[in-house]
Amino acid sequence: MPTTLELIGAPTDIGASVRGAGMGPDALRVADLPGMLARLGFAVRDSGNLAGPATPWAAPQAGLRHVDEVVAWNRSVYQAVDSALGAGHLPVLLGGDHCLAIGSISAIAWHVRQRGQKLRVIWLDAHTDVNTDTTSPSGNIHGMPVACLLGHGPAALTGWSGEQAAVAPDAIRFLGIRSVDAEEKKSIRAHGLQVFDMRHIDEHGMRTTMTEALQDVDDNTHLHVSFDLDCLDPDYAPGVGTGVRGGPTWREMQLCMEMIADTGRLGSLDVVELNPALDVRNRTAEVAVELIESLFGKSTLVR
Ligand code: Z70
Ligand code: MN
Ligand code: MN
Ligand code: MN
Repeated sequence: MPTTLELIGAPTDIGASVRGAGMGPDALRVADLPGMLARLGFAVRDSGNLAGPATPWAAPQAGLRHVDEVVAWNRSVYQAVDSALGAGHLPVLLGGDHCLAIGSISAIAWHVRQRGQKLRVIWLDAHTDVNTDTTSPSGNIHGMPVACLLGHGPAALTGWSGEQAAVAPDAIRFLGIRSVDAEEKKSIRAHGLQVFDMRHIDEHGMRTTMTEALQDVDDNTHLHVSFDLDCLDPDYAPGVGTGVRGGPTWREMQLCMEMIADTGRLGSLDVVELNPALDVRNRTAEVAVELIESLFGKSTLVR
C-alpha cells in the first residue's frame, strides 16, 4: 500500500513581519504539488485549508504580536497533524508562516514519543527562529518557534507535546543559517544547538554538511523537515517575506533534499514562509515543488 501524504493548508501570516504568507497553500497547489506527489506514486489526500482568525496587524504586546491568534492557528494545526498521524498518514503542512511549526512539531513529538521512536528535526532556514518574548527585536512569533519547541517562551505556546520541551536541543539540525540576532547567539551557545550555517556550507560543501547533519539517523528515527523557503538564496526564491542574500543555490538545495530522501526516514514536513504577494510568476512555489519532489525520492526512484 502506498504511503498516504496528507496535505494540510494553514493560510495565515499571523506570526510574520509582512503580509502575504496566507496565500502560500494555494500557490503550492497552483504549482501542482498534489499532482507531482501523486505522479511519484504516493496516495495524496488534500485536506484543504484550515480556518482561523484574520491577522489584525496590531503592535506587539509584552513582546508578542498576535499571540491569541497564533495560539488559535496552532491549535488547529496541532489537531490536523495529530489526526493525520493517527490515521497513519504522513503530514505535509502548507503554511503560512513559520510560527505554525509550534503546533505541527508538538503533535509530531507526541506521536514519536508514543511510538518509542527518535525524533530528529532538520530546520532549513536563513534564520534560527530561537527568539522568545523577552529577546525578540520584533515580537513576530515566526522568529520564536524553535525556542517554544525547546520549552522556552510564553506559557501559552510551550508544553503542547505533553512535555515542557517537545524537542531536545541535540535533536535539531539547522541548515542555511545566515541571520541570527545577538540574543539568539547566546541561546544557541547555551543550548549547544547544531547550526550548519552558510560559512559551514561554503567551507565544507553541502555533501559533507548533510552527512554530518544526518549522521545519527537510524532505522528507528522519525525525520521531520521544517522547510522555511527563505533558506534558499532569494535569487532562486524571491517569494518570501524576509529574504537574506547568500543562501544555498537551487542545486545545493536539491542535494540537501536528495540526501534526506536517501535516509528513507522522512516522516513529516512543514513548507512555510512562501509569500505569493512578493513572488515572480509563482516561481518560488514551483521551486518549492521541485525541491519537495527530490525530498520525496524523485532521484532515488530513477537510480
Ligand atoms: C528575526 C526576528 C524571521 C523568518 C524572519 C527574524 C525572524 N530574527 N523568521 N523570517 N522566517 O524577528 O525574530
Ligand atoms: Mn523560519
Ligand atoms: Mn526564515
Ligand atoms: Mn533549555
